Amino acid sequence: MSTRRRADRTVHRAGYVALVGAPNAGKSTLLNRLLGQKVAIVSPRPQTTRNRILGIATAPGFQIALFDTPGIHRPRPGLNRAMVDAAFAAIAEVDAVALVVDAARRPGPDGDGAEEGVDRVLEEIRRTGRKSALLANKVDRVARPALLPFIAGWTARHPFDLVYPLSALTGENAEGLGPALAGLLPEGPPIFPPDTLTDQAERLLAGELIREQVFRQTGEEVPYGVAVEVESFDESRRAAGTRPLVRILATLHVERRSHKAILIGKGGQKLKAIGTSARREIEALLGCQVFLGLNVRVEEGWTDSPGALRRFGYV
Ligand SMILES: Nc1nc2c(ncn2[C@@H]2O[C@H](COP(=O)(O)OP(=O)(O)OP(=O)(O)O)[C@@H](O)[C@H]2O)c(=O)[nH]1
Ligand SMILES: [Mg+2]
Repeated sequence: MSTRRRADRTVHRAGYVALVGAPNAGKSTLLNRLLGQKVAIVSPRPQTTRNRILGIATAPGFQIALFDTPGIHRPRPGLNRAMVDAAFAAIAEVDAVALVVDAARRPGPDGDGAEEGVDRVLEEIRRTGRKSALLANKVDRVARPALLPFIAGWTARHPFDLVYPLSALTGENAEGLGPALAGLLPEGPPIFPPDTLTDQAERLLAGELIREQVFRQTGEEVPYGVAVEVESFDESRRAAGTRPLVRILATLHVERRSHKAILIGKGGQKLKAIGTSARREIEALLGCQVFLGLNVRVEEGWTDSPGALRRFGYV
């Protein structure tokens, strides 16, 4: 037997997969789980993710370039429209679409139009002929007997090429997901160098980690009207001998005057707490000490302003 024939048997697969689904289904948690590192921010609130985020999972035998996308909901003009457009645009660019669903959520009207959004995703999968996967997430919150009928309900709606239950949060059944998704991809060599993790620059990721804390630490509609702009990212002391330091200055743009007061809080307490938590996260990302300076600016109605949306990188 020639070595050539033996080599032919080891197939390498590579391609693009889009993680799409309703807001809060766990898409970003799933991306971080697949990569084993945090590249996408996560919060208990819907509509946390605003941009398409690329994360690359590389393992022996496969490389999967994953797009995390904003949750699909009823698009309104402005920021929301840009978010939903970003999710659908990702579908057009991938080999396979992974629909992430919350297995702990009973089907039914949801008020934010996510249900219709998912119908549109399924139509788009059929129209484009993309491979498809149903990722039934949050199984840690589901009683076993309820899982089968839940999955049967979905497979009756669409003949998915792969059906995979897991918990992105606890990691239950998560190890097999990479190889299973890779099975939907074409044979081919890796697309990116094997040590590539994401297309996001550290500077952008730092801004996202600040925004994550705004989502986690402010209520009502405040986080939905906040955009974070990293004004400076000074690495000149990063390679310094004993105490390397990165200095970051960022502006939190709020949509309304009243939101500014809420974000700053009594005696500046709220902004301080956001800054402290975000700094810890950024230090973990950069692996060195970080000085983080935050300030708040009112940018009246920015979520409806095409110029501001462009400036903040949402269109
Ligand atoms: N119990 C449980 N919670 C989960 C699981 N996966 C995600 N979550 C939680 O669900 C919430 C939403 O998670 P995200 O990853 O931000 O969801 P998303 O789909 O990216 O949400 P958007 O970006 O808003 O569309 C967070 O509180 C997560 O901790 C899971 O497997 N089990
Ligand atoms: Mg998300």
